[in-house]
Amino acid sequence: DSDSRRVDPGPTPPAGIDDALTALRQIVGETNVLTDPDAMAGFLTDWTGRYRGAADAVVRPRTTDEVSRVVAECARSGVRICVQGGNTGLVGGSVPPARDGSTNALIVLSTVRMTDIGDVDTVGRCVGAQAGATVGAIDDRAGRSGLAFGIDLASRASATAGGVVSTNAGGTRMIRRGNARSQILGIEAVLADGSVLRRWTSLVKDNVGYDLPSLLAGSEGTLAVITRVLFTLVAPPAVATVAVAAVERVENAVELLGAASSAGLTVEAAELMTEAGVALVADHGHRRPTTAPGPFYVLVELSGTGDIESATTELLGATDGVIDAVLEPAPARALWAGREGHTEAIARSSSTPVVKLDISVPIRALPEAFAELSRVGVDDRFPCRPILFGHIGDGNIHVNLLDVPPEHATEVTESVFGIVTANGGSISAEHGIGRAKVAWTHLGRDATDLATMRTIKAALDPRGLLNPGVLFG
Ligand code: 2HG
Ligand code: ZN
Repeated sequence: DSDSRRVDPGPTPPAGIDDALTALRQIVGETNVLTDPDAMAGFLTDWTGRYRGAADAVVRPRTTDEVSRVVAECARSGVRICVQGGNTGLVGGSVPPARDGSTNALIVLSTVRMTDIGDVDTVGRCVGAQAGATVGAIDDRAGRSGLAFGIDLASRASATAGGVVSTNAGGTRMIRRGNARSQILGIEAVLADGSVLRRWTSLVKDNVGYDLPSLLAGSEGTLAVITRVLFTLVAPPAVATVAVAAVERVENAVELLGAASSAGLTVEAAELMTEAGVALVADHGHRRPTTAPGPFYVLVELSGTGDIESATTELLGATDGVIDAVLEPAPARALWAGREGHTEAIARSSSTPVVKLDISVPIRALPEAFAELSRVGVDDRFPCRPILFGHIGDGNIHVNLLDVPPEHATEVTESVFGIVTANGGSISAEHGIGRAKVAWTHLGRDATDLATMRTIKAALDPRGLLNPGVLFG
């Protein structure tokens, strides 16, 4: 982290960049190669302000052909490329590294102008979108045809198709629809030499060789630049209810999910919050979900046939530890806003850069792991404010540690990872590795696994020009 936080404006661009910039201007047009520091600033830092880097230019292509020519020019001139979509990631994967003395220049390739969305295929239930189309725009387009996008997340207005696929994002519908990888039918991407890889088929069964779209999903821009994605679409539930219950214990929330499935209800989403998080979000203008507070809160969105509201009320009545509950028909935006408002409220409330750890544990280990994680930093040598929340149905907890003295950030991270690995969990559930977690990939992958990833990286990007410093050290 400390590396990427160092700001180095790097006043002298490495030699040779001028020729490359002239060529890039010819490809994308003068106005789409930004070199003015003010114009570039927003592309060089993430929205939480925790990661900052330097670049010689920001290049904004419009089409796959332009991306292909930009990448070919970068390959010719040895210019490194940081690929950027909505820049909503939380692990520093979409901002360039700080200037590191490398002789190679670096551009940010922004997909901000690549926002086309094709016509919805209502029979094949799919839609093609350019990499820069937002999750919200794709869902709107699907909605006009009576369908929905299977990916949803708090940053839907900015997060992009290319970003969610390259990070294999999870989000709030993951429990029902799977992660981004499982929403892909086809992909188009530009390889490190500028050639275009295209696997574009609405066939749901196609076993001719390696599944390259699956490989690119989660590759964090290190293997290719994703330019277009063919997404599968889903039929939204006819009726759904959102309930938030204040509960005594994390176990009560886990039991509620099991009981919902046993009662024939479909769990569309399941989120866990704590009183500390709910109180903070309320301080930032959102309403409290229940009248009586609870140490914990569970938000569920349930669908099914028949009278879902009565079935949900009955379910809540039969669940142990429910202190208070509210119910609203979906989409229940205000209830969801109280959950989705966590990240922003947290970002605004910490006196030091927030230590954000996105971990998962097996569901059966969740109550115990949650309790252990809640104690990190509280009665330790370096007090901090933990706020934990997350996608409980996926065993995914977002451990946010506020007010951590920066010199203790690594130590506190390692205490969290110790608890996670002891419980058989993952150090990165849905946000990816980016720059933030590079030092710890060995906790999730064995030596052969990591070596195989490096072999693939070396085969597809032998000169290491794509997203340097992301995923690999
Ligand atoms: C969410 O679930 C996001 O809202 C962000 O994954 C999580 O801020 C976080 O830690
Ligand atoms: Zn999340």
